Amino acid sequence: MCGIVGIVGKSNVNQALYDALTVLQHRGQDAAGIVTSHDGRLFLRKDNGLVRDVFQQRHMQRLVGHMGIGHVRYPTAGSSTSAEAQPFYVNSPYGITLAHNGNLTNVEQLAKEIYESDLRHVNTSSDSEVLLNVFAHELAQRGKLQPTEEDVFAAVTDVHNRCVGGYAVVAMVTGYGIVGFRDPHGIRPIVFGQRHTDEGVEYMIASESVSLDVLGFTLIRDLAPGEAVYITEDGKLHTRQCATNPSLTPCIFEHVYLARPDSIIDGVSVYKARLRMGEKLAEKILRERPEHDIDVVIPIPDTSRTAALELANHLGVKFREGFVKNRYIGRTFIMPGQAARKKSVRQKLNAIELEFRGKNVMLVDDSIVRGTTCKQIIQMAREAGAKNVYFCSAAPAVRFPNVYGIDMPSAHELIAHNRSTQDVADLIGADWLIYQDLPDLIEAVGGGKIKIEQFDCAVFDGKYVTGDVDEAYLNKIEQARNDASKVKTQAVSAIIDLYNN
Ligand code: PIN
Repeated sequence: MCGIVGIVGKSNVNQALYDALTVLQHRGQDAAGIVTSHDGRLFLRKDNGLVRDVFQQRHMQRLVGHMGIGHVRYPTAGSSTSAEAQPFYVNSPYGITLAHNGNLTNVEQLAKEIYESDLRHVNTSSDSEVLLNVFAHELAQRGKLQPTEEDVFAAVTDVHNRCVGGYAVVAMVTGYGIVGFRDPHGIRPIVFGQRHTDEGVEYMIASESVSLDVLGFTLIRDLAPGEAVYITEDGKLHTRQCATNPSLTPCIFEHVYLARPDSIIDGVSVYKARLRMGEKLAEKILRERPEHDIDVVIPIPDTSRTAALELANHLGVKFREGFVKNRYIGRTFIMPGQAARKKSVRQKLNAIELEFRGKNVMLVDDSIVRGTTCKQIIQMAREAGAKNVYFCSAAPAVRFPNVYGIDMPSAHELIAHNRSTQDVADLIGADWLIYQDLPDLIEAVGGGKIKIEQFDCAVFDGKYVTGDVDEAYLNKIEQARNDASKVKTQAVSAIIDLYNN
């Protein structure tokens, strides 16, 4: 998962892009980049690292111009070199830069076409560079010296016809404008909004509504699946449905853990969805063990707090902060390499003994993925003197890999893959393990004021909404994703080999 932003402003947008990226930092801490456009020239700064480390005063001063795009990267698979930091650039036509959140499932096929038919060169193993080249090729096909919004929308239509997967994109056509678009299933989130200044209206496109809020923009709406928004450099906004069969099946995991709780995705408050997850869990607990002996509900900070609070409320049990988190250590989920992940749990969380000693504690986390972190946390709870340690996951068992842009481990690294709830409870050392049921999660997210019936729930049920993900594809990503080959590359590098043979 990554974070993207694009702004067409009335004065320099460098600071606003920087601020928006810091708000989206939770979506990726691996690399950051900004490109701005001024008088037909592009100014780019990108590197590995957090936003605050990548951009120094001297970089910011160079990033002049009234429009620009930015990106924070979380490596989906493959390498994490700074050469693969985004935005990417192609010189023809017009000079196009692009930032992308998601993953293309037919990237091998596309990379082959780009090379063999479109006569274009892709220099990295990033699917985002492939996507950029497809878009650039399709825009060039219009053969115009000056592209109109019709040309831009036609190019997006062609991108939809060629690309499969989850993608939310911002692309800047130098000297003309910024286009944002979303895949025809609406898997990854993307919104746009506006703010009024003395000089006129400014527009922002971003992964999450929270970046609009923080910068004083008002949300206009989410992009619909398959839809594109094009804002010209002089501030005219156009939207168009560019897909033939769009259907909304957003990624449910955004609500479980990825998105900030103060974001609203497809009309659904992430915070409210998490509250409802807690309520549903309480109902399940009361169904399974009406006579439960839970003394205290303790969240594992931070994401699970919202669900745990409501769970405790509905059980009528005390909610207590039993773990204190060191805020200055990165998120466990983000760290590449198993060894680093293991090491950081102790550094990151510390138990307040008096909340554990002699009690039956119900720990709550947003999800169990590898199970390594929760195993250590359960151990910590025991060492702090808990009598019984129960564990609740606000999400169902994660049993399948994600192929639409979340850096999930491969199937065999998922603790629940091919295992029962009892197996997982034994492995993590919990006296009782409760997973959210999938229909309850769907109801928690899609059953609020805004109804959404279909989600991409592939990590829970193995059903991939794009219909092209088979055993062979999953085996290939398994290969690419195991920790050992993490530093190597993903599917595209196979294609680069193909060129060389
Ligand atoms: C943590 C979010 N969340 C915690 C990510 C760990 C699974 N893990 C997924 C739980 S935070 S594991 O609140 O955003 O910091 O037990 O499967 O290893």
